[in-house]
Amino acid sequence: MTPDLFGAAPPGLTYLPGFALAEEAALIAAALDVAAAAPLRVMSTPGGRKMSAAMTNCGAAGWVSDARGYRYERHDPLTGRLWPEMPKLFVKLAQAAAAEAGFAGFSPDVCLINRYEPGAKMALHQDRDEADFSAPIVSVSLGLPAVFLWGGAKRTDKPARLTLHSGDVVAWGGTTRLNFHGVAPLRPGRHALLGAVRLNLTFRRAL
Ligand code: MD3
Ligand code: FE
Repeated sequence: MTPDLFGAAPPGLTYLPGFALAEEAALIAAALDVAAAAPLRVMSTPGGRKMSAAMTNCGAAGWVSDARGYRYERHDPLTGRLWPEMPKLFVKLAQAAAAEAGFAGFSPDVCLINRYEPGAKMALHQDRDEADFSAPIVSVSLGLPAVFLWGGAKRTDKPARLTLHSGDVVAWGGTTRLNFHGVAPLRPGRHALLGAVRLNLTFRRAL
């Protein structure tokens, strides 16, 4: 068994424990505002399987998945409207975290919001639908803790495990931008603000 890592991050990943904790409530409120305008929905893979996390987006485009494939779209297919604007607080936080991780000048154009309930997971995958792999990705965890799986360049590379708590931020880019990664099934629990839910925000340069 691989032990969880507390305070130590696997190579190629910058782990900023509690970086967003002071803004936790405001970030949750802003994410729920986004979800009020662009509802969280469970997408299907191109192969026709339902994902287990629900998702939505804000920013200049949104990540969508359906029978036609994975891609970024400027309009929300569910509402037909543009995705909600990225909250200013999101932009500030993502830029501050990226700078802390050595990626000064990062300016995300998309934020993907994932909602996990107990049992939901995300299988090992690469994020390769973005136009610009030179930009990093910044991830903010809110609500229930989750075990993040951090693999390597190949699907078969054994993933390290890192428990992410509410307010934790991770950032990576450069040589590890295309690493495989995933999320182990969420364990039951209650978070003071979100209840039995984990939200994850990932900031990308997609267009
Ligand atoms: C490492 N989300 O939305 S965020 C995703 O917790 C996604 O919801 C997970 O994977 C979540 O695509 C993990 C952390 C993450 C995101 C993208 C990465 C780690 C990454 C891309 C490359 C390497
Ligand atoms: Fe991903």
